[in-house]
Amino acid sequence: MLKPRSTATREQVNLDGIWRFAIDGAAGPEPWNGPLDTRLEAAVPASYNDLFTDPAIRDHVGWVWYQRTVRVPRGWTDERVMVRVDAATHEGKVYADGVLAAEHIGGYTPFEADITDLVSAGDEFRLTIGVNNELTNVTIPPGTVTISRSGRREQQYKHDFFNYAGLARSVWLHSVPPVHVTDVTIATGVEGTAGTVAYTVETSASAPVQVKVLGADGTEVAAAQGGNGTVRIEDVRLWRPGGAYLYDLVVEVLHDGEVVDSYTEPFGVRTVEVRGTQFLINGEPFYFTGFGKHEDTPVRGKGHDDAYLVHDTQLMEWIGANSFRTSHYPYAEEVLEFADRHGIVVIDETAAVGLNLAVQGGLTGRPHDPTWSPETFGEATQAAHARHLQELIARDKNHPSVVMWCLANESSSAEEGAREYFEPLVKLARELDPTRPITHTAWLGATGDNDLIADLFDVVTVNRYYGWYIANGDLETAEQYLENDLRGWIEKFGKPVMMGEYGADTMPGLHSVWDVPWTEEYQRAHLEMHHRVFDRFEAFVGEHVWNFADFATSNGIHRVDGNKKGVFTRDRRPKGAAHMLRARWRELNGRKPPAR
Ligand code: GCB
Repeated sequence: MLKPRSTATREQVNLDGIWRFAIDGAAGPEPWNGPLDTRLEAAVPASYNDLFTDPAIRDHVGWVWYQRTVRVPRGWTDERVMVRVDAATHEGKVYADGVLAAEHIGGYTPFEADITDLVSAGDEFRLTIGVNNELTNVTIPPGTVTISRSGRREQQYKHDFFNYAGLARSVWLHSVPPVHVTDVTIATGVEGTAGTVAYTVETSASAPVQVKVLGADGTEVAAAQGGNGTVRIEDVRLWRPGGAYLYDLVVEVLHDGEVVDSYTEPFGVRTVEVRGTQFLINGEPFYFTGFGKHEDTPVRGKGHDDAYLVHDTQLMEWIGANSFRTSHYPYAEEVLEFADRHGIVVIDETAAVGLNLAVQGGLTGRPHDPTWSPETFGEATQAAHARHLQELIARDKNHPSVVMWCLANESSSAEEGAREYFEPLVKLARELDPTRPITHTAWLGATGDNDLIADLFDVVTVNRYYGWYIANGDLETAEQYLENDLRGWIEKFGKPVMMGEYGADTMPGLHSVWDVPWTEEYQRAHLEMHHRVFDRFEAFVGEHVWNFADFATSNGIHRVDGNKKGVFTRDRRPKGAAHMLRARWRELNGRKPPAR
């Protein structure tokens, strides 16, 4: 889905700000049918949970309602009028003056409502957006709604981050001409000193199309006629990790020789390839250094925040991180655009986290329900997962920063049924995007010996917590476990292997001269132990520490006001380990250390 942009033929109005707000039940039976009867107002973009002091709002399970009045610009008489919701977590409904105009399931991908027939240029209308945060076994991510002893509806889920909800990203009113570009797909290649740009344009009705490629200074460097084709850029400037260069593809739709729609899609020319046990960007081996992140900040929850985006990127540059994974859901498009402009490499992950009932069994030793079954995660879950994957790739396919798709985090990949579940999804991902490698992160219970799906993917990504959940406080034993474990994957699959997660919860300010878990020294020693092991393997292609910053989770006896595995605190101050990582990663500078 194209991002709304203002161009010579398109306009947009940003609807962020303060909206009237109510949780379901507090604003009448049909809150969309009139002015919302409420004293509350909520900020957009922001998760609503931490905005208010009332626990009934923070822990609400079900629908909430946002409302504001919007004026359609008077010049839009002949345009199609669209509302674009960048994210409604996890389900959204858009009403224009009481009429349902669009609905969408999936909390981390955008959707649009065409409200042309419901509004008039120059006039105001009432825009109501309902958002539901419920997770079930047929949503991605999954969850279960239960009734507590006191009769309260409660949301259970298997993922380790707070189920923030609401309008966490921008909402737009935008116009498109009657005949317009509906999609653009760009795939780049390199031939000697030239870049090749294969493009496909889709339009709302059949119409002639022309394209031109502009360099960063606006100079035209290539052009072509037709809705698809390949253009060459001589003396191309490549997009490189740490050295971004972006071109613009300007797409124009014509009618009687006149441009009736114009849309600009930035792109970078670069190649990505897995060859043997190497991960190559522009034909050069790339070594990932960085983090699994979260969209998580105080007060805003998962609300997108440009200030944090800039600051987090600064901190990543400071520490020498060249990449991150969008654990555990697609991030705001602004984040990817920023990464495109700043040469940061991204592993783009779906929201499929928690497809694993073996975790609980593994930790408690008790028998668990099968993960892959019609009653737990079956065909309907798989269909939701496929829809979500489709939406993710449709949204993010043209970002040069995105070098790999991660289809799921820590699903139960060693359990019967995993292969049947993932094979069609892998096939779909490859059809939708033949240009990028794919991966899946393996949880602690899946090893080179018992994993049933790793061969379907291009890169083996493993998440490991030796020295934390296993051999806690005993780094010597942890080191042996880790080395054996990694060797198992490397020898079995002959693919590049990277660490998707490794880390230790750490309370800033807690210190010890011994290996005491939760101290700043232990975090550092724990990460250093991992680095010793990583550097022993030729096939090892990267290290993503868990996590960039401390983040909010649901309550639990193993969480102290959230997950504390951050290398930075939630307010982005470095813990001691940050300085060690900075020394290592700056020295590595995207290259693998020689095997020791
Ligand atoms: C994991 C998960 C991540 C958790 C992390 C932890 O394996 O992928 O979401 O937050 O472990 O800290 O337990």
